[in-house]
Amino acid sequence: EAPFRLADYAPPAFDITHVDLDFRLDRTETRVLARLSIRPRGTATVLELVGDELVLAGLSLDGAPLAADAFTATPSLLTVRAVPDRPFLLEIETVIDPSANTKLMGLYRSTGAYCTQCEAEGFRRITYFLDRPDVLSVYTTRIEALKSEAPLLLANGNPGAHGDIPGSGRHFAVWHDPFPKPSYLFALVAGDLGAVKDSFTTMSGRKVDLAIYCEHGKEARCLYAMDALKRSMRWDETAFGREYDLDVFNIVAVSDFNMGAMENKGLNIFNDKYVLADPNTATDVDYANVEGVIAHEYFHNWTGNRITCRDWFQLCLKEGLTVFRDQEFSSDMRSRAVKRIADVRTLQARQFPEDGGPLAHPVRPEIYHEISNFYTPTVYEKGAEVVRMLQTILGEDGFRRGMDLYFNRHDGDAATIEDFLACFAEATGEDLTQFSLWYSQAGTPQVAARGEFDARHRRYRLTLAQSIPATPGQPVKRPMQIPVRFGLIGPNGEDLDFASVSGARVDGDVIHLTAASQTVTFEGVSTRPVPSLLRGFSAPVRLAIDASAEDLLFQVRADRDPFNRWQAAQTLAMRSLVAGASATAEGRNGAAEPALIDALGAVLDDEKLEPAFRAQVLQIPSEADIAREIGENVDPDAVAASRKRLRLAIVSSLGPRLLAVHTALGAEQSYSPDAGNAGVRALRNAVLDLMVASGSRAAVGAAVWQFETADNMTDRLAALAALCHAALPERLSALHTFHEAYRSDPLVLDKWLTLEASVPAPETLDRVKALLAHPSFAASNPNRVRALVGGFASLNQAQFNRADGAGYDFVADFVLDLDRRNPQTAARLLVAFRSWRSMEPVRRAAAEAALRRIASAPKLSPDTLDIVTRTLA
Ligand code: DPP
Ligand code: ZN
Repeated sequence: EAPFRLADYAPPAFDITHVDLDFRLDRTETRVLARLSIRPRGTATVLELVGDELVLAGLSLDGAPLAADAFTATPSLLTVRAVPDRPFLLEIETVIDPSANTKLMGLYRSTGAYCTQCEAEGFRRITYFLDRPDVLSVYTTRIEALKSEAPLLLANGNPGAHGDIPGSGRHFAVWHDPFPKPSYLFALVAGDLGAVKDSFTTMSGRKVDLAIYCEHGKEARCLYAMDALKRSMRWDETAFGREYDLDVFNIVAVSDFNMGAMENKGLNIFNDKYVLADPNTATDVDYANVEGVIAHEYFHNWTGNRITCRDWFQLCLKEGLTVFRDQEFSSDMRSRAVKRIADVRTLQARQFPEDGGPLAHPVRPEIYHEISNFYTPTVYEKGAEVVRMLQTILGEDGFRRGMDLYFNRHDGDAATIEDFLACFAEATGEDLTQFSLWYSQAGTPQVAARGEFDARHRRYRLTLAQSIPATPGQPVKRPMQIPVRFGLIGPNGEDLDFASVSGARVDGDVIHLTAASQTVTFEGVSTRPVPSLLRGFSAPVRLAIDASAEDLLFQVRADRDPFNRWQAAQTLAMRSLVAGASATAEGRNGAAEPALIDALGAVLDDEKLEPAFRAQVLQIPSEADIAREIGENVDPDAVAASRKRLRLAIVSSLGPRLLAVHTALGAEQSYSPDAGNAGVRALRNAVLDLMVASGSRAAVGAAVWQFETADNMTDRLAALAALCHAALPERLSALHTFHEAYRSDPLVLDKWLTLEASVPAPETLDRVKALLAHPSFAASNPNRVRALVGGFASLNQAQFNRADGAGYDFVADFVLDLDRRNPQTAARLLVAFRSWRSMEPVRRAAAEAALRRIASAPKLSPDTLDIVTRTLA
């Protein structure tokens, strides 16, 4: 199949101004009557509407049935020849089978209800359409269903007429959405669901009815999401001046969902994982995710819905921007420093390996075969970093002026990245030509920094050099504009003043690196500074600086930027871990860096620091992080051994202090999911995890005790995780107890599946295979699949990357099987192979064999074919 290219964009030949939908819901034979008001834009006389696995049951134009020779219909295309050159009404009837829809795109069944997912290209599985985001229409939706089966009937927009259909046991409801929208934002839900209801009064005084729907009996678990929704609505008013625009806002939680959630206008549909939360079933991290995803989808109402994307190449226009907005929201709700560290951790763990491997693509891709494979960390997380850099470069006021202009100018539009950037350029006078390379050049830039202090002239010279690695289709790169937030730290920990600076544009504490290499000269510097660069992670780059261990230790203790305190500790740990891995590979024993132990001890004991921050510092880089840093010829066993050894060294040096912190934090406190309270648990559990790693009887006993007595899921699961991560025999009965306790709660059992899959032991693979047949597992449910198979492939590096290739074969077999039913989720699992080329030769060969076996399998979906082809290229 030919790929889609950004360069080939052409506007649609027709507008569809109104869409009138009539659904007669039935589990296996749903009838959809679509009345499309179509207006030619030009002189085209042939109308082509796309479908996907559709059956056409009727077709008429301006009320007259079309003759057989006036059109052709296949499951994927409806061609109407000789349409009028004036507005006309096309009526299309299709028949679809929601029960057979295992792809979870279009109309399907979940949790006993009917629901939809239309982004990116699911609407074409409901009716033939111009299923592209630049076709905006006003929708009216009538839903008819058996009242006993579906007392609740929801669609986008505001509620209209509803009532019974006498004598039939059926009823109907009409919904009208006055805001023109693309088809990917269409949604419908029908079923028998419980609800929590509330209301919100907007800044102009309009009352909005809010509801969150879920399985009966789970209503109380929706209250936190409801609270997060109201806080999101208020925050968007104060932070961005954006007010909600319909009379109702509905959220529905469903159990079978390919993605996290979906921002359908006025009717968000969520993976229940991101709605349901109570202390007994959700961890603190779950609560934070619920808050963040609720906010994300709500914020799409402006960034995505009121202003949508012209085409799918522009996906980051809504996603990068909306991730930035939800990150800012969570920072305001919680600790900004800790949120930033957590977000950068995610970026480095998920986006950096993508950007450095075969699946690398620009934030705005220019070519794709299958768009659903581009809902990636690059589009989302790196896309958010690009928006954050814009704010760093323009300042908060300039950024806000640009956003205001964007909202004013493009409300109602299907816009592009060029439209977006033009608003900031116009609002501030900034030339963003070079900056726009962030959208088109893939790859993580490397910034090498070298400092030199000239005491005699009180001069500090900082040389910054950037290089951007080649990525698929982009062998050569141009220098980018990289905002480097900085400070020159003096001996007492204060940032040093300087009299003048030359060699680069410097605005306040931001150096604009714009050339391949620049030397920035600071005059009037009183003493040798320790440079603190990339404060707050001001750009998504890899910084290489040959700072001494002493300087890094000093930064951990003294940098006034909390992010760089954390980063300095991570850098110290990473150096030690990488050295330890090569020592292991060479049969030597590495030694822990004493500066690292000092740094961790200093942070551990510093009660002025937030507990959540201290917890972040204690979490040394993961095995996957270490492998990425090593970059080639990786031996995952050596990596695991190095990490284990370093953790043991930390415990043996800091043992009594760890215990003291654990004891001091243990004081009884009733559970509350707020950030402060959660931070205390995070620190206590980070300490517990370290202590248990040593295998000491006392520590293991403490973990078992915490597991058995905890009054909340965070502490219970953390204790269980510590036992599992250390592969201790005590895990077995605890895992069993946990499963028994939550056997009727699938979302909690996902945590159990993931822990089972993450035990670093050779027998884990057989255990995971056995769990595929366990009644608590269901291959039809994406959450179960991600928890068990995804957990194994992403969290158990040494076992997925087994030297005998059995881990690869297992995941490959699973992907091939799943691909026949749910290609989107299968393709996403396959992404676990993205770093196969960085493995040592034996594993590399085994991974390649597994990938080739997938590539040569018959009848691969376009989704999986696309990923496997690019991964092997
Ligand atoms: N547009 C959705 C989101 O990211 C993806 N399904 O919110
Ligand atoms: Zn989104």
